[in-house]
Amino acid sequence: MKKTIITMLIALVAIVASAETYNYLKFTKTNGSTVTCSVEGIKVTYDNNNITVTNNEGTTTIALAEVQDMYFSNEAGGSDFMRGDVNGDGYVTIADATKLINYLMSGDTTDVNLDAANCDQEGSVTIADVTSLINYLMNGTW
Ligand SMILES: [Ca+2]
Ligand SMILES: [Ca+2]
Repeated sequence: MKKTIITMLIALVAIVASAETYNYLKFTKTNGSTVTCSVEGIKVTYDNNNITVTNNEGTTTIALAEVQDMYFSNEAGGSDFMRGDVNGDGYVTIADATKLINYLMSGDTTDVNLDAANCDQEGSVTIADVTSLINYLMNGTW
């Protein structure tokens, strides 16, 4: 049943994509990173709990369990940053909260990933993102 729904969903988004001529199919993974696939020559298949995207650039396979969101976009940005990993070391820790607060107070963008720093994924990078990041550190969910 789940497989049928997903197959239908993939068919549906393919129709929407061709109608709207988006440039990219993007996936948001549960770890907060983003996978961006060009729609040039794209073919999306689903098998063994994996979504496989084949396009002119090659093949990308993503485990369904890791997919939080799947959508079309015209923006290539947001490639492979981890939400909350402000300092870009691959982990979301209190050091990222410190880095974020330092950035907000000083405006110093050295080693600051502003995409990852927008923790609430709304608007720009503000004190609300610090709150969002600290809540994540305490609760383990965004
Ligand atoms: Ca980090
Ligand atoms: Ca924000």
